Amino acid sequence: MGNWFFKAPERRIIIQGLDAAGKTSLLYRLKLGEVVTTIPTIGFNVETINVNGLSIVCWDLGGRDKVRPLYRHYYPNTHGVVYVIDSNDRDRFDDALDELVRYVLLEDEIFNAVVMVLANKQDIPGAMTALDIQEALKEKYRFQNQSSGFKSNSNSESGAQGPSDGHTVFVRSCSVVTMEGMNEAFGEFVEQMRLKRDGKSKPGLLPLSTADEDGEKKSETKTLAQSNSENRKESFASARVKMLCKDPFSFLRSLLY
Ligand SMILES: Nc1nc2c(ncn2[C@@H]2O[C@H](COP(=O)(O)OP(=O)(O)O)[C@@H](O)[C@H]2O)c(=O)[nH]1
Ligand SMILES: [Mg+2]
Repeated sequence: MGNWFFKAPERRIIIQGLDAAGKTSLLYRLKLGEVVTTIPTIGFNVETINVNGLSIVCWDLGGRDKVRPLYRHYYPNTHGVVYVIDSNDRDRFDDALDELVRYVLLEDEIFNAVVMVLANKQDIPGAMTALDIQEALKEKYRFQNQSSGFKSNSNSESGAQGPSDGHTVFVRSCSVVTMEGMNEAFGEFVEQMRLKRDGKSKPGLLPLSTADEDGEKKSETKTLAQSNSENRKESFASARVKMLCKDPFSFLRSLLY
């Protein structure tokens, strides 16, 4: 399977995700280095970009309901998929994961692609983290390396597969607006496509980046710090209440003296 990358006439990736996830913004951020004002995409946008010396043709497929079944017409010769998720849209998160499984992970035509799931819009406070998204995705889809040893995917209906065949999937967080995490994520994406081309990539779900893991620790620490300060505020308030119950005039006295 190692030659599939070279045989293809062009190096292609497709950018997918629900509408308003940030696909078109990402494409033009990569192409022009700018945040462009987007309108909902009807049909698709296509651009050639250069990442780490690799020329890539990107197809930004409009994410509206009616066009999703047409995605598979764009799949032949696709080496990579960037699946963009609006990490701030909790209401449609489940739909976003369903579509990722249905239109990407279960598609035979791209069963050997490198799939990068981009947890976009990290600049918005309270956005879901890459870990949140990875854990939820693991609930929906059993990756080859998820349980002990490499197993062929229970969901896949494709024929015989070699030990290095199958999607290589990884989740990375980024913000297209601030560009945080974007270049690192794309650098890794290109590297994974190179490894896949050389038959050296392992199928299955890759671990989170150290930055994302550190981010998790930081947010855990923050939550801990926040809860400590909340506890302190709470114990101060309950001490006041206890004091008032014991001596109702203590508050008035403290104002007088
Ligand atoms: N805050 C924030 N907004 C973003 C980000 N990326 C895209 N957007 C906004 O999300 C909206 C939808 O973006 P668009 O690229 O048209 O989404 P598409 O439908 O997936 O192509 C636009 O208003 C963008 O400015 C991001 O990283 N952070
Ligand atoms: Mg669009």
